[in-house]
Amino acid sequence: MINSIAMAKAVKSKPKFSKKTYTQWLDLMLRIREFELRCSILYGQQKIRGFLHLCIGQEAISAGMASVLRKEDIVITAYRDHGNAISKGISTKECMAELFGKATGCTKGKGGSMHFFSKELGFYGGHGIVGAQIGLGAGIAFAEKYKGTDNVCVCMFGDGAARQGILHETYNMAMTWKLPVIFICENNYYAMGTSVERTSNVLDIHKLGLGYEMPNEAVNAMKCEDVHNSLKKAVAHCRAGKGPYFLEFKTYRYQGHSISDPQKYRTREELDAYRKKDPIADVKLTMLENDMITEEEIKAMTKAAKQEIKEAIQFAEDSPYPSADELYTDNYLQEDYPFLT
Ligand SMILES: Cc1ncc(C[n+]2csc(CCOP(=O)(O)OP(=O)(O)O)c2C)c(N)n1
Ligand SMILES: [Mg+2]
Repeated sequence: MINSIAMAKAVKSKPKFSKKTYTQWLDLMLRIREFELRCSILYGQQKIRGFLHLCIGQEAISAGMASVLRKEDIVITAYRDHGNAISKGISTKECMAELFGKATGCTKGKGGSMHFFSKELGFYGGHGIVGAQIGLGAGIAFAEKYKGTDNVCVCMFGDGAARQGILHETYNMAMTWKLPVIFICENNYYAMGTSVERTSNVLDIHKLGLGYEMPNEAVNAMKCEDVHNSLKKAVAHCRAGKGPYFLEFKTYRYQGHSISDPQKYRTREELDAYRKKDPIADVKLTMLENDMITEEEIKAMTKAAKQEIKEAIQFAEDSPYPSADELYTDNYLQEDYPFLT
C-alpha cells in the first residue's frame, strides 16, 4: 500500500488542516469508495439493475463538501449522485436499499441510482435530465432567500451539462436576483464518450461565469484541501448575500460513464496518470507523513468501511420490495386530468 501512496506524491506535504478534518475526509472517502466498488460487483450479480453511474475518483468533492456545508444547506446534483448523497448524510443502508429497489431506500425504492433524495437532509436529487437541475438549483436558492434564511444551495452538474442552454438563462437570473447558489461543475473531462474539447471552444468551463460577471474559479478537485478552501470562500460569499459563485472542480472518474461503457474514448495511460493523483492516497500520505495516523489505524478504518457496506448490503437484501399500491403514491396527480374523470 505504501508504494501506491508514495507514487501519489513524491514530495512531503505539510498538513493544512487538523487531524480531525483529515480523518473525517478519509473516513468518508473510504466509505464512498467501498460503497461504489461493491455496487459494480452487485450490478454484475444483477442485484442492482437499471442505471448505475459511479463517482470513483471524484470522492474529494464529496469530502470537501462535508467539511464545509451545514445540515440546512441544500445540495442538488445529476445522476452521478451516490457520493454526494452519502456526503450529505444519507445512510449507506438507505442508499444501498434504493439501488436494490427496496421500500427502505431513500426514495422508497422507486428512484434507483439516479434519484437519491432526502428532504430532511437537504439532498434534493439525483436528476437524470442533463442540466435540468441547474434551473432547479436556482429555484431552491430563490426559496431560501424568500424565506429569509442564510442557507445556500449547492447546484452540481457535469462538463456535458455545462453546454446546455438552461445554464445561461439560470446564470442570468441568479446574478440579477443575487441568489444564494453555488454552481459547481464537476469537470471529469467527459460527457459519456465525448471529451470537453469536442463540445466547445471554451475549455475553461468556469469562464462561462464571466459573461454574467459571476465570481468563478477553477479548482484541483483531486485534493480535499482545495475543494474545502474554494467552497468555504464561495459559501461565505453566498451567505453574505452577495449572490452566486461558480466553481469548476477539475476531477476524473476512473470507471466508465455508466456500468456498460467500453471506454474506447480514452487511453490506459490517461487513466493511470489520474490514478496516481488519487484523493484517498493523497490524504493517507499527508496523514502518515505528519504522524496523524498509523498504518494500523488506516487498516482499521478500511475494515470498518468494508463492514459498514457489508451491513448495508445485508439490509438491502433483507428489506421488502415496495407494495403494489405504492405505484400510485408520491406521483404527480392532476385530479381533473381527462383520463381520470
Ligand atoms: C437532456 C439530456 N440529453 C442527453 C442525455 C443523455 N446523457 C446522459 S448522461 C450524458 C452525459 C453528461 O455528461 P456530464 O454532464 O459531463 O456528466 P458526467 O456523466 O460526466 O458526470 C448524456 C448526454 C440526458 N440524460 N439528458
Ligand atoms: Mg463529465
